[in-house]
Amino acid sequence: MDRKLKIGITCYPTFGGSGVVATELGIALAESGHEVHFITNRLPVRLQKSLNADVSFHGVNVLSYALFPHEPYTLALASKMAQVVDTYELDLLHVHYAIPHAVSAHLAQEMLGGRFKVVTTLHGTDITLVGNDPSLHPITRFAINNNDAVTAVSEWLKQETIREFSPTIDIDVISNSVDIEQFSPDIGREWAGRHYCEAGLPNLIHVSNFRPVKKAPDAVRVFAKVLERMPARLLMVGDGPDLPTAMQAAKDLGVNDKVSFLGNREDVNFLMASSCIMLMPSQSESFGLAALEAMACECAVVASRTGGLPDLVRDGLDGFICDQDDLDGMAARVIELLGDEPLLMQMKRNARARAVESYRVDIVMDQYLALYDRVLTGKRRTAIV
Ligand code: GMT
Repeated sequence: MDRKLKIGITCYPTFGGSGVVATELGIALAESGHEVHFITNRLPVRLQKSLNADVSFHGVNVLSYALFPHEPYTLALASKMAQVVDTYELDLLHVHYAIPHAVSAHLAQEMLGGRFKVVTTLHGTDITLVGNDPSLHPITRFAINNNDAVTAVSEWLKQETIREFSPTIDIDVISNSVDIEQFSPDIGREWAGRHYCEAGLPNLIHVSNFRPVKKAPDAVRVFAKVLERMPARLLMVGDGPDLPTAMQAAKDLGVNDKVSFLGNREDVNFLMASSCIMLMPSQSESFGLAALEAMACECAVVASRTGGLPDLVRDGLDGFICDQDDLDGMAARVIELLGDEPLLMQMKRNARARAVESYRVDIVMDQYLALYDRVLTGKRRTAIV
């Protein structure tokens, strides 16, 4: 792409993976000379230090009114999108997570007579849990079919989307990316918070938003089985509905003093860099961004065989993929790794190399730029049925 683009980005600005990916893509686009406008309900977590002339933030204000049972976020977002596109003459909106962003973007496009393009990136539960709910299925399918391009973060998610929605648009697969400088084994070396690493004790780590789909309490259960055989520590990073259950599990299993529940952390990269194995016992995971970030920090990954995880984590190379809910199997793999230093070191190195060679932000950004170019030159890809 040789001309400077003006791009609007909408995402959920929280600790979730889709917001992280959207933010890092936006920052990278601005660093390579494009103008980026974030249109979100609040400032994305990782954007706070990166606002400048090329990266701006437009907050969405939603009206509360006694008559409304729910705040009209979808409509307020569409209005704000139209306003920002019109004022700054944006070329396209790239929205992350279909509900309701793809719908709002389509509305804004209609409001402005189609004078900009819309790209939607599907991330996971927008297809597998939320978008396919009967109350939202028709509007999700409508939005997918009426955007100018739709991407999925893994081949698995593309196939799920086809199975669930039979879309008329061809879906591109563009994977998630990781900032390999921020997520690097070197970053932890000078870190003041190294007190989480007890001398001589290996750290295991679990990072998630503690929704039931992440099975965070199972990470504690796997860890308790590991402790029966060898000493270690577990860092539990994040917050969400399953946090109390995970804490209770640690207490019930008598491993409380070896587990640190750290809440949502902005220094998650430091925590990963001070760990050697990431536990991801998820029930469903379209991609597994936290696993990729851990790999970039030289962590081996022990994860369940679900969604896009087996494509990201090569079983036996970057870690181990175990059957879902096979907590004994996961524990056995962790014990194997902790008991075999050369194997663990090799897997840690493989994991970092894979992140660097295949998932760097610049590699993935170039794929999005090629897609933007295709969309802006008017080529829409129709699904072959
Ligand atoms: O779809 C979700 O559950 C939310 C989303 C998020 O914002 O964290 O997670 C999904 O998108 C991430 C970024 O693409 C992926 O790494 C996660 O695997 C995916 N979560 C699920 O599929 C459960």
